[in-house]
Amino acid sequence: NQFRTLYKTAVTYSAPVTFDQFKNQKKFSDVQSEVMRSLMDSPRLKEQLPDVKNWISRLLDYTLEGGKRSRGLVVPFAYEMLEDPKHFTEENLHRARILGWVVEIIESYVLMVDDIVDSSQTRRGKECWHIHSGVGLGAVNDCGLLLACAFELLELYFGKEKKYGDLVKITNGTVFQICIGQHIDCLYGYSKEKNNFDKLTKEHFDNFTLLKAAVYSFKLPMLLALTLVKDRSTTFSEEAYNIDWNIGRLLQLQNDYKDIFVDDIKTGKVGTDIQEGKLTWFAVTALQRCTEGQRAIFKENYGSKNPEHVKRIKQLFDELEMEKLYKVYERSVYEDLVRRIRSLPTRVESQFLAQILKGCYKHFC
Ligand code: DMA
Ligand code: MG
Ligand code: MG
Ligand code: MG
Repeated sequence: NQFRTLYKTAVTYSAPVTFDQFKNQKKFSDVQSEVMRSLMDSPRLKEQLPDVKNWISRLLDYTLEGGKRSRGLVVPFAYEMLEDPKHFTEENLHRARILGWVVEIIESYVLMVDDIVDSSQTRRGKECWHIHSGVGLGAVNDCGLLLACAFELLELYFGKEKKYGDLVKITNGTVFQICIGQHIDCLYGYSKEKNNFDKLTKEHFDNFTLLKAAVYSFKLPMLLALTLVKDRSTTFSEEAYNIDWNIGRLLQLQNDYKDIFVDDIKTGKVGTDIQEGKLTWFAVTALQRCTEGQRAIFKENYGSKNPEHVKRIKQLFDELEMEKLYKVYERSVYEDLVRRIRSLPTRVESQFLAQILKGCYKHFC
């Protein structure tokens, strides 16, 4: 079956390289071993049973491996861009990389929860941890362990500093927003019994994609980087934040596309959106465009694991020319972002966002 095919090819899967324009990719990777050592030697872990330490170490190694690290890389990149060159220090750049690993661990946490609630089997070209580890529901506790490791890292490196409070607030605030976004994702999942897509509006959809994807992808790394900048009044304009959010929307749009239309070998994961009845751009747009007859077909078949039902939905998307429509829409979203970035009054903001957009468009997710 589909999953076996992917699993067999896992050895050949490698995440596409994004942000290749970012300097210091290698240095960022090098910091991973320091992060692991610091965690394992931390007072809370040091004295634990070897089995416990081994488990946490395996958990981190497995879930941090195979990703593009794009979100983590944004932190040192943003620090370099946003800091006034007279205040820039290598030491702070190193600390930005540590914060980048906090972001990566938060991402491992988010993805692990996401794969459990989405009934996914594969991620980053290998089995999801909850399948691989064989621990069953014990994986829920492993999600907690990942989250605790991220906060532990913050305490280890910044616990004695004034900015520690801000770092904890930013990180916890992000986790809270993602969890709300993911809850909405579960709440709005479609099934024949729930028949709950009728009351959905485009605003619902837009808001929830922001919460679920944009917050942790962009806001978290940017806000963490800003805590390292010497002049605390350095900030982003409202329009820059707004653009940043909308890059997040573009990200989720591409993610929805990949789930249905892109080969598993390329994405490293087998899509489950149709089976799980997800509220995606494709579902929302198809329902806006379909006839009454097509709507009935949608309602009969969406949100079902039965392969015949999935096939019928894909056929319906073909009839509605969803792929073609998507390409036109994706291009228009991208071009609108380019135009808005060019019109930003400050060079730092427009350069920063142009790079982020370049890294995201057709690569990320
Ligand atoms: C993306 O949801 C958002 C988060 C918070 C992971 P998703 O289920 O569409 O992601 P994926 O397609 O990677 O499973
Ligand atoms: Mg998912
Ligand atoms: Mg999901
Ligand atoms: Mg998806």
